[in-house]
Amino acid sequence: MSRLVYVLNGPNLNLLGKRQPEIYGHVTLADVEAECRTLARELELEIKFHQSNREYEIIDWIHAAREEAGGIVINPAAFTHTSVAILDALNTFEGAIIEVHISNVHKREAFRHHSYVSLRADGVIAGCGTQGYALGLRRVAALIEPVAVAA
Ligand code: CA2
Repeated sequence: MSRLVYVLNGPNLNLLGKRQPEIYGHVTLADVEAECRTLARELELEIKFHQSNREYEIIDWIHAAREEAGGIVINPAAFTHTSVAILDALNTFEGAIIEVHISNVHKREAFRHHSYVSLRADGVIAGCGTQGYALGLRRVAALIEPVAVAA
């Protein structure tokens, strides 16, 4: 399976580290991208890292991932709770999908407790801060190439 992984970020995550640090911390999205790139080298993965405030761009990246990627790590941000269109796109992807949330959405407002994306995700990480991206990449790497166990 392809060792290319798309790391996709939804609306307002471009403000990470710049607003609401009490919820999302001080790490910027550029810092997250740099950490993902460092870890990807260790895991022998290639990554494409994107953020958009537009639903259609995220859908287009998922379609591109269908053609060439073995996995997707996605923080859909507010689209998590609203977007059947992103769920439909993810349902066309055959590789591993890990959903990441920086905050623990289950400790927050009730409208954040439901995720359309979780209906397709192979795993969900929430409340681990920006470390969740690294955890997600490690899990995708394991799903792309499961660790061999002795018989
Ligand atoms: O905890 C997460 O990662 C979320 O996906 C973040 C979304 C929120 O709508 C989800 O319920 C949970 C919000 C992303 C907004 O990011 C900001 C970052 C810094 C400052 C303002 C917004």
